[in-house]
Amino acid sequence: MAEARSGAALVAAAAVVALLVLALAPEGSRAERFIVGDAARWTWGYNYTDWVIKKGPFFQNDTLVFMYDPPNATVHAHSVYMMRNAADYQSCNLKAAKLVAGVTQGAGSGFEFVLTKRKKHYFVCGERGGIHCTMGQMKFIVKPKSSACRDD
Ligand SMILES: *[C@@H]1O[C@H](CO)[C@@H](O)[C@H](O)[C@H]1NC(C)=O
Ligand SMILES: *[C@@H]1O[C@H](CO)[C@@H](O)[C@H](O)[C@H]1NC(C)=O
Ligand SMILES: *[C@@H]1O[C@H](CO)[C@@H](O)[C@H](O)[C@H]1NC(C)=O
Ligand SMILES: [Cu+2]
Repeated sequence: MAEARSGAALVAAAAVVALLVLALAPEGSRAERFIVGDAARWTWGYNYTDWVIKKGPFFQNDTLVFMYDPPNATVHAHSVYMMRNAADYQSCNLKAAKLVAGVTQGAGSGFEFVLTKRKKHYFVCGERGGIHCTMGQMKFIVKPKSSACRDD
């Protein structure tokens, strides 16, 4: 009887430890990884604004993966820039934009961008003087939420 009781106590103690480990696990460990555009990847003419609406919300420390082939005779170049503000984003004005990934960096397993900051990220493709951004719809805004709010 005593043995059965201590056995039950051990099981209960193990359950408490397991719960504590779950509770104390860093929130970042549940971060997700997203291929931007999914099967379409990072390319001309795909509606990334729509993609963000369907995939969101995004949380702090989630990873965005930009996949695009390096340019050659048949493949057009793409890149990733971050705009400074909403006005530049709206008009696709690249003058003050920050280069995030060059034309060859989307190759292979792609370019990974971790959303470490809970700010608005204005991503665009910077090719053809902004035409990929204006005509090609290669632009989207992501504002990660606090990962404490993740409800899965
Ligand atoms: C995000 O990741 C960094 C680096 O791994 C970590 O220090 C930070 O606590 C994480 N933040 C959240 C909210 O998960
Ligand atoms: C892209 O998707 C957004 C959100 O669904 C929509 O508002 C917008 O009109 C779409 N753009 C085009 C060019 O279809
Ligand atoms: C250009 O790149 C694509 C994708 O990487 C590849 O499939 C294609 O064979 C390449 N074409 C030439 C002409 O090198
Ligand atoms: Cu492009």
